[in-house]
Amino acid sequence: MAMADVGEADLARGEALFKGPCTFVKGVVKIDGLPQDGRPEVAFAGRSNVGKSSLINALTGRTSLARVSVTPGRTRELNFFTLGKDAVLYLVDMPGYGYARASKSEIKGWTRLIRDYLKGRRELKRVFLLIDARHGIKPNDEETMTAMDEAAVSYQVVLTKADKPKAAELEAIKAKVAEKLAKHPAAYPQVLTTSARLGSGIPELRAAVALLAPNGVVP
Ligand SMILES: Nc1nc2c(ncn2[C@@H]2O[C@H](COP(=O)(O)OP(=O)(O)O)[C@@H](O)[C@H]2O)c(=O)[nH]1
Ligand SMILES: [Mg+2]
Repeated sequence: MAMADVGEADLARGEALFKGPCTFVKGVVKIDGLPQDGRPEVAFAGRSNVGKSSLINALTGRTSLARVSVTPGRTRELNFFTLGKDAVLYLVDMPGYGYARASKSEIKGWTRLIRDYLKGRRELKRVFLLIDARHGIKPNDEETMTAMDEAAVSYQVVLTKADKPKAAELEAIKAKVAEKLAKHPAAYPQVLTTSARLGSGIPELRAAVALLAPNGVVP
């Protein structure tokens, strides 16, 4: 969709939300460690190395909030941050999946954590599912999408590293992604395109997050 679809007011709300504090609250390794204060939350998920840490840092305008990994797949936890001046939302940084060098028991542990989290989390308003704009949707992304369909968790695809492919390649990937999304009942049809490197699509993603805050965010 065209950028023009996002109104000025929504962009301003997004900016206001992310201009406020973003504070690390806790890393959750077991499902019984989830915050229980009822605050609504949005989560960021994706394959290891998809650019999730870079995107979260670009969103929040911080360079060190989420570690840009030299060692991919290091984050095994659900990391909770409060967002905005009144801490209106939790931002949840989910562990990356598909890390080739992870052990079987590690994979089992965090697959279980992710599934349990997605299944029973009423506070979770939307998962932003990050997909590399060069590669499109891979089999393990499909698995995550199916898990979210089954759990009836609303999710939206965010293409990352959009500075990498040529314009025609990007259009082809977008069309393919849209085609696959049409088969997933819990997927939000609109795809966001971002580059943490260039900052493109970041204001639009901030706006999408702010729309999920209770009563909106007043700039
Ligand atoms: N070209 C380009 N590279 C990126 C972008 N975002 C992240 N990367 C690179 O992709 C690699 C993985 O990024 P990281 O944020 O650690 O991914 P994570 O494992 O999903 O958290 C790093 O080498 C980043 O520099 C982007 O927007 N454009
Ligand atoms: Mg990371």
